[in-house]
Amino acid sequence: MFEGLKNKLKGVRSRFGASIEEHIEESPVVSLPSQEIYAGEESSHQAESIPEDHQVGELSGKRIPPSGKETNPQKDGFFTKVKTLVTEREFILSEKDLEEPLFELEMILLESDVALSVTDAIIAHMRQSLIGNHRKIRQSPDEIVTAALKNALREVLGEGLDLVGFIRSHEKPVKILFTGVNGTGKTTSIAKVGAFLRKEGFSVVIGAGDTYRAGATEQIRVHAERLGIRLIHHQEGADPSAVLFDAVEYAQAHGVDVVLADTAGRFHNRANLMSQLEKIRRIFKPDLIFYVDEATAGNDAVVRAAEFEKTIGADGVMLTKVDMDKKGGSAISIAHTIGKPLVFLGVGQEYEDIVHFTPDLIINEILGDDA
Ligand SMILES: Nc1nc2c(ncn2[C@@H]2O[C@H](COP(=O)(O)OP(=O)(O)OP(=O)(O)O)[C@@H](O)[C@H]2O)c(=O)[nH]1
Ligand SMILES: [Mg+2]
Repeated sequence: MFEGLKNKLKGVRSRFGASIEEHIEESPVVSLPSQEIYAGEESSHQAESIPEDHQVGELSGKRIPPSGKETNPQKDGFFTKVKTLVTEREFILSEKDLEEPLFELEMILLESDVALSVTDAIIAHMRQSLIGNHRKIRQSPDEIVTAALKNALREVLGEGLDLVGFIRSHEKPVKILFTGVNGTGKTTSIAKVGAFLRKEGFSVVIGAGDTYRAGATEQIRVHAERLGIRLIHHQEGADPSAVLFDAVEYAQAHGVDVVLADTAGRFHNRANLMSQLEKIRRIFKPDLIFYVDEATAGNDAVVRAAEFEKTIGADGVMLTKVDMDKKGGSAISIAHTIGKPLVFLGVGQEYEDIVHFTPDLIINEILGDDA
């Protein structure tokens, strides 16, 4: 996944590393006020900057008074040694030191279809964690940059949504409505999610709520049959709200845990189709609405997700065709932009090609083994 972005980020990471290396070589190291070093526990970042094995208290075998009343010449010599150690181990990066790699990172993110607001958030986070702070030389430049990038990504990716936990703790049946524009993978995703939930031990029924597109009911029927999942359907052209109402009744009567509701693809600006979706929502009363879009649509997917969120609502996002997306921008942007969690990634055409989203999963994928 995200091969293009992964390689570009590798490049910019080494550029950050080189800039930091250069800064360390060229700039004088930062001195710390001596009484704070001796005070140790009083100063947060400065105390922290002293390696554990060189903490003053530990080295001297007892607590050193901050006032420095002890005048034992042997110990004074010892203090000087500790101070030298500390001053050799710190540096501070300025905006100027990182101007170029920060600009390069910004360009890479935008080229990869990361939304502008998300790019801004990542760059701001990088600035905040790299610039103006005391840095320990014992961390390699790449470690420093990777940690900063990792935290920035974690912030924009969000936590995700624990669907299994949600279903376990929720009154049954849990009703999940799948929405989105045409051809993004809603029906395939319902089959995948059905298979996933069955593996987790839940019973599932599918409602064939796309009565609009010719062949849609037949398509979901084939999936349901292959997976051995009960399908509730009416004929083509029927009211989708009625189909989904029946699916809920079936689930209630048979003690089924989860109802997955398919819907016809539609664009948010098609008023009549959106009002049909609104009717479905009123009658089906979903516990969760999953917005489905394809990663390959890049920034379009993010914009559409925001529109759907505004008009019909969304509790989570399923991003499909991630296996075909080299850029990765939509996966990085969508949760932060619409303020709703990513729940699943579709990574192929088979039923098992589904990944339950966690931020670490994408971070490890994007930053590789170094994350
Ligand atoms: N490579 C890949 N293809 C996928 C993925 N998910 C769905 N597809 C393919 O995308 C195409 C459209 O999938 P559907 O599930 O029919 O999409 P839909 O959103 O239900 O389409 P409409 O009902 O017409 O709106 C199919 O050929 C799927 O096999 C995925 O994660 N990866
Ligand atoms: Mg469909």
